[in-house]
Amino acid sequence: MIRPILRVAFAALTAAISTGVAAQETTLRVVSAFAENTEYVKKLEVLIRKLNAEGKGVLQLNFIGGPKAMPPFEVGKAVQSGVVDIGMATGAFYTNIMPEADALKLTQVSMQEQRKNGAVDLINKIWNEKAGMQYIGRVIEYTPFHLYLNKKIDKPDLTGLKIRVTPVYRDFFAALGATVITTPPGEVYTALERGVVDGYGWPIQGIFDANWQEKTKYRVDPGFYSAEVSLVMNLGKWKSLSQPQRDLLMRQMIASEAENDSWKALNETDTKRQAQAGIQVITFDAATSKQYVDKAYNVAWDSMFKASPQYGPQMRKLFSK
Ligand code: 173
Repeated sequence: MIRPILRVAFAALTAAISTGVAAQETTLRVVSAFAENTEYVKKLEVLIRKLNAEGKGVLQLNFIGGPKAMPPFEVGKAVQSGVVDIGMATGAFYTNIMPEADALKLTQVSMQEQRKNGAVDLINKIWNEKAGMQYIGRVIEYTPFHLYLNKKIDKPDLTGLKIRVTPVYRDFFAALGATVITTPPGEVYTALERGVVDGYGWPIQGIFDANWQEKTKYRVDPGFYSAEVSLVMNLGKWKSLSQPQRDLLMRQMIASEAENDSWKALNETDTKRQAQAGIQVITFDAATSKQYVDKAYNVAWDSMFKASPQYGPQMRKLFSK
C-alpha cells in the first residue's frame, strides 16, 4: 500500500514527467541519398507514414527529399554535423568520414541475426566513435550487386574497360583490370550515353528507375556482396531523444526490417524485366564464378583490414556466415 501523501506526490511526479514528454514532440529532418522514385525511398515513406501515425505528440519524421535536396556524397557529412537528423544512405557514400562505412556491403547474415550476434553493437560502437552517428537500421537486404556492361567479356577480365563505380565496387573491378570512374547514381545514364563508361556496378534491382536499361546490353552473373542502404542518425540528436522516442523509432525500424524479405520478390521481378528489355546475361563456368565471388570478398576485406586494422577483423568475424 502506498500512503496517501506519497501517492499524491507520485501522481504529481508522473504527471510532470508525462506532460514534460508530451510537450516535447520532436520532428526529425530526413534526407535520402537515393532518388524519390527508388524502392529505397518507397520503403522509407512506408516507415515514415507508420511512425508519424503512431508518434503524434512524441516523434515525427519530416522527409526533406533526395539528391535534388542534397548531393548523395554529402549526406553522411550532413548527418555527422547535424545539418539533418537522419540520412538514408549507403556506407560507400560516406567513406569520406570513415573507411569502415563501406564494410556493411560485406554482411552475409540477416539484420535479425546482426541484432542478436553483436554485429549491430559493433557497428554502433564504430559509427558513434568515428562518425558521430547512431546506426538505426537497414532498408535493403538479400540483394546482390552486379556488373552491367556494354561490351562482351568471356572471362572476368576488365582490362581496357572503363567502369562506373562507387567505393562498393572500386577495388574489386580495379583488381579485375578495369579503369574505374566514380559517379553518383544520377550521372550514370549520361556517362553510358556518352560512352564515358563501358559499364557500371549496381544491385540486381533498380536499373529501371532511371532508364539505364536503354543503355545496357549485358549483366554479368553471379552477383556479389549485399546491397546496403540504411538509416543513420546524428549521434547528439539520438542522445537527446527520450526513451519513448527512441523506442518508437527502433520499433518502427525493426518492423520495417522484418519486411526485408520482400526484396527477394522485387529482385525476381527486375531480373525478368531485364531479360524482357533485351539485357543478355554473361556467365562463367562454376569454378570461375566461385573465383569471381571469392575475389570480390577477399579484395574488399583486404582493403578494409588495411584501412581499419582495428575494426576490420572484428567486423569480418560478425558479418560473415
Ligand atoms: O551507387 C551505387 O552503385 C552504390 O554504391 C549503391 C549502394 C547501395 C545500393 C545501391 C547503389
